[in-house]
Amino acid sequence: MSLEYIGICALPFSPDLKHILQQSGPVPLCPDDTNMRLNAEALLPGVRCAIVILFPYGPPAAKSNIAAYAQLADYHIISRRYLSILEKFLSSLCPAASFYAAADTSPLCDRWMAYAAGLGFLGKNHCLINSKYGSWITIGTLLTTLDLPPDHPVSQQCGNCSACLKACPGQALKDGGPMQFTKCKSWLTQKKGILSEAETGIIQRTPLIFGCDVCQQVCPWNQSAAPSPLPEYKNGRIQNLARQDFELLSNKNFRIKFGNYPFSWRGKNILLRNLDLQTQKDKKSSDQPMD
Ligand code: B12
Repeated sequence: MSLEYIGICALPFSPDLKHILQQSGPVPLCPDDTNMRLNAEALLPGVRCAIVILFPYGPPAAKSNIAAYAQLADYHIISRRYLSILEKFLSSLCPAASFYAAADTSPLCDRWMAYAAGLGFLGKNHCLINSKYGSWITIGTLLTTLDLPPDHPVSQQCGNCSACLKACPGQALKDGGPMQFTKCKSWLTQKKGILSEAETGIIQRTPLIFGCDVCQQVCPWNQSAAPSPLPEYKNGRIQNLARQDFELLSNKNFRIKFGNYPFSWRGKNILLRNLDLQTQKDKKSSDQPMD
């Protein structure tokens, strides 16, 4: 396997995580009930620990209108494949053991598990930052009933750097506090329904039409991050998504063409809306009178 960063997160979680979740409040795509976000036992009875794996996807294409992770084959699918290989291997060694694999899909906190497993530190941009691959990584977890010796968090921190706090297009990040996802461009590009003027303004601040990478692009740890070793990410990177690439496709054909990319999950209308917002912005700036 081309995976270098695998660690063990002890269970149950430390009380620090409960405190962070309570401070943060509800976030999209996750249950509001904090207890559900801490209850690994509910997902796998008899669970003893989580095996945590990092999946590097950097470095991103220099100029793109889609977030780096979304330019590539869907990490949900890729990481689940690796987790399944590991699960089969461990099952062959220990037939009595049980497993529960997830990548972004379980109610548990993937970043916390990676941090507790010693795979990186939690940055001011809220991302898990690894010393070799920076934050250009996604996280996969394999809960298990195996009793494996836990790893320990690294002591690294952001220190005085606050590049991400200053650069965030929606000013969603706060030093020492929870992030306000309602101002995070990544969320707004995926949000359905009517957007307020403030929300469209945040989307228009940078050219991306899906996701946002600003808080990662300015992070010093990402300036010399190593390229992904995963063969699945060597080819197939979509650099730019233009209107003519998908506007006339039926929803079915859109899924056939782009269903393997993470940006497809919200459907084509959200992408078209975000493209329209960029066009409006370009028009507004070209309508400005020249001095
Ligand atoms: C909901 C969600 C979102 C929401 C809300 C994000 C948020 N920060 O809460 C939205 C849609 C905005 C989003 C955006 C992104 N996401 Co997201 N998302 C999730 C999801 C499903 C849950 C996150 C969650 O629990 N949030 C609540 C808070 C409390 O938890 P947290 O984000 O894990 O934060 C940890 C640290 O920030 C820290 N912490 C909390 N408060 C404080 C305060 C300080 C001062 C410090 C230092 C630390 C700290 O402790 C937390 C405990 O884990 C996870 C998958 C999962 N099940 O965990 C993916 C996940 C976090 N997302 C991921 C990714 C890749 C992204 C994007 C980079 C995608 C993009 N390019 O647009 C952006 C990054 C935005 C950002 N700066 O956080 C990866 C993170 C990889 C990494 N290197 O960290 C995850 C882990 C998915 C995966 N399995 O790979 N995401």
